[in-house]
Amino acid sequence: MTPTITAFATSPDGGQGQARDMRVRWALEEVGLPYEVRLVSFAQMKEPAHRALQPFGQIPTYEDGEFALFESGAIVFHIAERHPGLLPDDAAARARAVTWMFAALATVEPPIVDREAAEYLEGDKPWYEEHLVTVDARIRGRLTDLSQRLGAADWLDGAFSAGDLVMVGVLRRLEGSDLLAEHPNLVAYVERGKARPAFKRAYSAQYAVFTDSQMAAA
Ligand code: GTB
Repeated sequence: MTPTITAFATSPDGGQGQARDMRVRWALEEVGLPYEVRLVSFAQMKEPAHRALQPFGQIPTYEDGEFALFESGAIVFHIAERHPGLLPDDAAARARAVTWMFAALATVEPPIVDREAAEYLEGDKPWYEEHLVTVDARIRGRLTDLSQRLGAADWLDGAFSAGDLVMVGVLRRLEGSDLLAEHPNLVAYVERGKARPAFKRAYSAQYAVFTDSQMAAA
């Protein structure tokens, strides 16, 4: 059966592919699995029908017949486990690739999300600038450690894996910022991910949603 994912009907990022459906699209493209997309509005995401799939009223979700999942990391893992191309066959290497997925989501992404939340929600507060210094220091710490580990390698642990896919997705949220630019090897790592044909197909597909929504609004 062709799986269906959900994505923003109108992405606030203007088609930059920063929302988390992008990771899922990319994973599906890497393994060559066709998929359908159901676009949802912010209001629809909070309705019971969507919350039955995603308790927090967010995207992305993944449905395959009666089977449904939420959490982008879990969805990427599910895809990677069932289709060749995103996880090594060797058990130890596979476990390490999964570890990098967790590292991306549990160790690297949280301070990046905190920074975005601070910008959106606390930008008008008198303590905002001071808070940003603290959040940026946390991000810098993570990026320094990650940069040291990656070194001159192309990918985090041998061949490209779901761990790299999720990590590149997380780092893309800092694209264009000084924080990422401070680490040329991480910038090159992100660019290597973006150069993959599967990434480009996923990016184009989500960008088409943006251009279609612009045309519909015109
Ligand atoms: N942990 C969950 C997962 O990984 O699936 C988090 C899901 C999540 O945060 N979804 C966001 C969402 O649905 C979209 S991706 N938000 C709506 C809501 O909570 O009401 C986060 C996101 C949104 C927008 C941009 N952007 O515009 O740049 C970037 C990232």
